[in-house]
Amino acid sequence: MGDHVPEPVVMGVVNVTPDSFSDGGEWLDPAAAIAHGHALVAQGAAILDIGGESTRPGAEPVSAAEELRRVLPVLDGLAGAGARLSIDTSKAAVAAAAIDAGATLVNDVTALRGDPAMAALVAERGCDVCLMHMLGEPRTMQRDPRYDDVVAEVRRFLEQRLEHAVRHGIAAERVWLDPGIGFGKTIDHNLELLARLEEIVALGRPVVVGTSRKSFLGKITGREPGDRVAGTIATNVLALARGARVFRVHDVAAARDALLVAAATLAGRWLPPTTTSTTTSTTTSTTRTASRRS
Ligand code: HH2
Repeated sequence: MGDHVPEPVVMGVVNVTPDSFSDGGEWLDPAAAIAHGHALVAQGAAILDIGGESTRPGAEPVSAAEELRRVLPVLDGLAGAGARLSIDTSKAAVAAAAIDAGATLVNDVTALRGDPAMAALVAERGCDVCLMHMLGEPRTMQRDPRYDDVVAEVRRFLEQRLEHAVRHGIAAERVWLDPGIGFGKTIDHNLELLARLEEIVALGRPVVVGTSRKSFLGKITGREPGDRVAGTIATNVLALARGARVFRVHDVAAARDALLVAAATLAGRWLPPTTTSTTTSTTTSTTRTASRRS
């Protein structure tokens, strides 16, 4: 693999929701969410993904006004925190206000299908966008999802959504792709997607993987969401080896260390970290300029 191992980028999750599956309610208070975001940056998050609507299986939709009420103070409080800000939303009105507040990435779990105004907004504002695969919608997506070949179908979907984005004026270079682990998928579908991740990576865009604390890890290990860090990291490290670039996680410090060591091990080389301990804020791993050491 040598120099072709991509440098991992850790995206820390900041859920400003009462009902997220693993940390619902923990960061609903803006001050708590802002403090949590700062802590994740200190742990090595290069991106903070801020969301005001849960997409857990069975979740009910939230209005744009409520989503904005939740996320805007948190975006304001985290501007200048030392990480890129991402807005986890499928609503153009929420994305627009978040971009005004400093977000440079729109993480749209509907892959521009949820709001007809989203593609034009992203194109016009020139930000990056993450397009994720989901079968159905959160309220119903885990009711008996079926595929003939999950990897081929997810790959075809992502390819078509990339084409759709480009048709609407979004530069292909701005598009990141995500197979949508747990979104309308059984445990076997999730595992097959992770096992054959290279087929998604072959689309040529950065691949985002969001396995953090998800229920398939609970099924394999018998652990509750807060105790799924080791399971999360196992999937992250294997996904890195298969070419994934961005890792959306709740437990940033552990994931960051594991990914840095895994990347160095895969490459047979390492870079001194500029991201550090849990106490200091940092520049991102993507901005490191030091040359590789043998
Ligand atoms: N997973 C969740 C939310 N957003 N975005 C991307 N790109 N990829 C994912 O896998 C992904 C995502 C679900 O996790 P979480 O935010 O912790 O839960 P909830 O949706 O219940 O808030």
